Amino acid sequence: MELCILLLLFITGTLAQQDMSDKVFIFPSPSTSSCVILKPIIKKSLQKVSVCLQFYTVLSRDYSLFSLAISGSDNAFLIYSQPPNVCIVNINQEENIFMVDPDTEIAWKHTCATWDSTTGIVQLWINGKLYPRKVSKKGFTIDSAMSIVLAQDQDSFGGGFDINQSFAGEISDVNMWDYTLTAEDMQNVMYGKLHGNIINWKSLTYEIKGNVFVQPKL
Ligand SMILES: *[C@@H]1O[C@H](CO)[C@@H](O)[C@H](O)[C@H]1NC(C)=O
Ligand SMILES: [Ca+2]
Repeated sequence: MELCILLLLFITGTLAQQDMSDKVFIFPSPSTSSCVILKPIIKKSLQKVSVCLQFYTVLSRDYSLFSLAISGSDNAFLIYSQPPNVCIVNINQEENIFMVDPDTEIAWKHTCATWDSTTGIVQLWINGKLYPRKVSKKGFTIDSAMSIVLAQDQDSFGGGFDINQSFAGEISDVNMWDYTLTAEDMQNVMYGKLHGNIINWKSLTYEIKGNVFVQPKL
């Protein structure tokens, strides 16, 4: 079984399904093409969404962590970091700029972003801390035909990558829900007790493009 998965991973562009518990994606260097494409478990339009992930990097320039594009909106839902102290959450092209605590050490960071169409409320949580909330794109719906990419910023559906916005480092524990997580849920996610119903790290369907490696989380 392990061997089958390994063999699959060697054939670039092949869809894999894997329990990624205690594993990471390693993106060794900035690039215009390396990324991981994630396939949602359920194909449905979204009026609420939560995305959580962990990442580890030494980059000091901008980088995209999680890019969700739909037809006509390349930044339908985007988590984009601008070190040292800004994180942007885009909802249907609108930038929601969060001032966050500056990096003081090179360490894993747990990041969650949520959005609720009913209120427009956007939440950004980093390492369990909620930053002052924003309101964006009330009434918008994220179409079910979505393209989800880790480590690159899509400027068109499934492409339009810019090396200067690419991520290099490690990404783990990516989960996505069709509802907004509560404060209690956030704790459970951080402790690995809650997994997504749209993207589930314990049963991840993904495709590797280019130079990306699956390794144990150390
Ligand atoms: C990326 O950044 C480098 C250094 O700032 C610059 O020389 C280069 O033109 C940029 N490339 C693109 C595609 O923007
Ligand atoms: Ca974009």
